[in-house]
Amino acid sequence: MKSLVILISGRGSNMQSIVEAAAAEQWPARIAAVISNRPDAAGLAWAQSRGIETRVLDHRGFATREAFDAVLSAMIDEYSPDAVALAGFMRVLTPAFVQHYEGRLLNIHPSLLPAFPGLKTHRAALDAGVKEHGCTVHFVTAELDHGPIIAQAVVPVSPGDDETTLAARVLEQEHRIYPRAVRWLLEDKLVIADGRVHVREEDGTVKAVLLSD
Ligand code: NHR
Ligand code: GAR
Repeated sequence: MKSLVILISGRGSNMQSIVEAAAAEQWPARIAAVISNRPDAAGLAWAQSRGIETRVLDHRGFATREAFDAVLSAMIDEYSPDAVALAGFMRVLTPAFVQHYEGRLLNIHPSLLPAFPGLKTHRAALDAGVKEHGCTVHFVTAELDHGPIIAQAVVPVSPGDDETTLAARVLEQEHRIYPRAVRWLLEDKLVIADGRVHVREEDGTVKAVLLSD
């Protein structure tokens, strides 16, 4: 049985989509814990209501990022996870932390990377006037929002969109692609070659990933 730890900071709808998919599809994996850096994260109550162990590690109690990350990784390692998923987790992680989880740490980012890394991605996409926007699941590396891309989904930008309507359209796609990518990782199906990610099929062949349709 594989084990997964999910890190959140807020609402936790991506965490929910992973938990629901794992249950519905009967993954041979357990969600070992949901950990939040914010005590008031709404996602914590939902995870508890599903019988999932929850932990809080408030980053405000730490003088440095290094100190926070050291305790966070000790907490995560109590569960010996095969994979760690950032799901709306809002703290930039140190190189030492990222290195410790190399190949096991995923993030869902609300833009079509490499466009619009960082925060306020929907505002940035609207300001740039792009006609398509979307979301990206990637391996986390030390360089923010620059790790190997596992999956993306595209949505149209409509003339009347504001940040709220666009974010909602993207979020729907996040909930589709993130559980699939996490499942691939837990099934050892992801292969990284030259910084590009492929999915290994049952027969050993690899295919490129396109989840837009
Ligand atoms: N850490 C590393 N090293 N690499 C990545 O690719 C990471 C990461 C940590 C989080 C998620 C990311 C996103 O999807 C993520 C990717 C937070 C910030 C940020 O600036 C930026 C990107 C992401 C998450 N956070 C502020 C900070 O000072 C705090 C903001 C807040 O608390 O609201 O850490 O976009
Ligand atoms: C999601 O849109 C996620 O992609 C984004 O925040 C939202 C969290 O929603 N993540 C980031 O912006 C990371 N910096 P959720 O808590 O309901 O999953």
